[in-house]
Amino acid sequence: MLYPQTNDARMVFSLDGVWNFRTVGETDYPSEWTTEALPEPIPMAVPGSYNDQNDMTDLYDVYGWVVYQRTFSLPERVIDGQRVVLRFDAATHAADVYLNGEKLGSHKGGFLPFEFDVTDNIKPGDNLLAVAIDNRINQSTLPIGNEGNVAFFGSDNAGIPSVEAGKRWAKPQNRPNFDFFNFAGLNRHVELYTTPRTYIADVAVTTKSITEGLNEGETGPAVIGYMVTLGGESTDERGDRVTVTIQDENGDTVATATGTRGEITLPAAHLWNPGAAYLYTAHVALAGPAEAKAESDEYDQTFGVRTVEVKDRKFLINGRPFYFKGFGKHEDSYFHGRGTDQLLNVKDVSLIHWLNANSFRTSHYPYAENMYDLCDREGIVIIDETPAVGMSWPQYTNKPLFEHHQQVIRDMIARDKNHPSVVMWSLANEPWYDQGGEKSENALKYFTPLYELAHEEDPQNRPVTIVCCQNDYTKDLVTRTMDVVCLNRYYGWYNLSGDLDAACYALNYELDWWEKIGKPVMFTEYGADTMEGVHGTHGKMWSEEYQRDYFARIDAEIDKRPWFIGEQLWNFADFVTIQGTMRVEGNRKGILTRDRQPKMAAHFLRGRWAAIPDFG
Ligand code: BDP
Repeated sequence: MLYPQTNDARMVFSLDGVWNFRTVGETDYPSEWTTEALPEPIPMAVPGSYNDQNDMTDLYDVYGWVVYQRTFSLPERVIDGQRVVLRFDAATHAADVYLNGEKLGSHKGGFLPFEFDVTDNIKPGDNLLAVAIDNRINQSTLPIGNEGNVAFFGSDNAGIPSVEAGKRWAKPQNRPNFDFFNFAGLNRHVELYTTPRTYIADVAVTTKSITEGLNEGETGPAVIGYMVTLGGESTDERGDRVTVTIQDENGDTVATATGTRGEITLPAAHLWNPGAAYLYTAHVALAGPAEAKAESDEYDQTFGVRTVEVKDRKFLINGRPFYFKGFGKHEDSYFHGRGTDQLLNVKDVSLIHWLNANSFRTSHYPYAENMYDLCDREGIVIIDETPAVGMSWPQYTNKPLFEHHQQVIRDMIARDKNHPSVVMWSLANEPWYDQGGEKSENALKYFTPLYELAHEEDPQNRPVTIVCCQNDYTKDLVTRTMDVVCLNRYYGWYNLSGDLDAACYALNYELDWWEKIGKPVMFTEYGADTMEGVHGTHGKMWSEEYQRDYFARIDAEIDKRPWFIGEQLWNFADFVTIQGTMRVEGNRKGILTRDRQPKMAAHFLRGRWAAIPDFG
């Protein structure tokens, strides 16, 4: 699915702004709320999570449906004869969409785009758009939540006597199997866009071969492949009317081709490298039958010339061994919740540069597309993760969940395949699968086909991984089958808490085991909660000194292992979680505070990462 674009053939109309909003709850939303103007609505900004936007009610507590509404009109002379599409960059977690009282469809999954052809639904004058959104998570959604109501009093609270059945008190609530707050709503952009009736539906660009060993600024011959998919009527007859023009960063044409697929040689290609991005544009044009302008389409797809490969226990980008320096992140900020915020993206990218980091993981869901565009341009490397977080053994035999997981992998790769910044796919975060016996085997049966699917779906055939929990690695059958072993480890925090000698010993004990497995290994999480402003001469847990010492000590151990290909710590910044005894206003493992101020460890890492080159 191509990101909407305004050009000579297409037009995008943003539906961002202040919408009308009402909460519903667990029951079905009233049908008239989708056909008529919402009664007594409250204002709600889009994009943005709804949870932190209104102080009259506790929108952090919403369980179930909410309804968003707005009206819009489109100039008939602009859309006349065109195909009109309504696109949601995401709606978290499930959505029913209505236009002028008619249901257009539903979508499940909160972090990937979906769209509807509304050519025949738009009318002159005001159109009423209503979107009902459900924030509930359960054993068949990604991410995973725990089914059912929470008994707050009476049955499962330690230290309180068991209460007879009729006197228990319960309140329905989401019980996520993960710690980040379940921010929901229209978190990302909503837009209408036009295309001609026969249109460019998809473009895929791959790098077939490059000249290896180029120094910065040098160029060499490269071969790229491309594939254009057309949509609409008589697409078969139109294939030979496709032209592809490759433009360099100056806008100069460096190669051309015709037809829907082929290979193109770039005689003097600049490579896309971490820290030294170079972006080309494939200008794809589809001529109309009689060169009629209104029936011609065009689309500009940016891409980078670069290869990725795992070989000899190394992660090779353009044939050179890359070392990941960075973190897991979250889409999380004050007021916006998980809402798309371009300013914050720009700020975060600048902090990534300031930290001398080169990469991050989109923990624990695919991020909004504009972040990937920024990283393409800024030379930052991404591990792109599905929203499969919180999984455990009962899910490995859940067929509907497996099918949804397949769909999410397909949609994520379809969306992100052309981004040079994306170098690896992560199938899931911390599925729990080290119970041994049938449970571990079921996990292997579940994830092996997903691993294969990710490879098949990706035209660039990037490496595929899964991010594994602190576990009994001897019984974990899945992690070792991936292209890269990604470890989340909390030696010195959740276990061996506060004792860095013990933490280093235990880590080495484990790394001796991975040494024999023969795969490249990296950290995708390790860290320590830290309250800014807490200090001590001998850095105890929660102090800024402890976090700094934790990284200094653990990092010194991984530096001894040549097959350790990267360190992505937890987390880039503090973020909001559900309430709990372990959290003080959220998860504090950020090396930056939630408002993006550096803790002491950030200064340490900035120095460390300056001394480690991107390529070893
Ligand atoms: C890991 C999870 C991550 C949590 C982290 C923590 O992958 O989402 O935030 O632990 O507890 O298990 O800090």
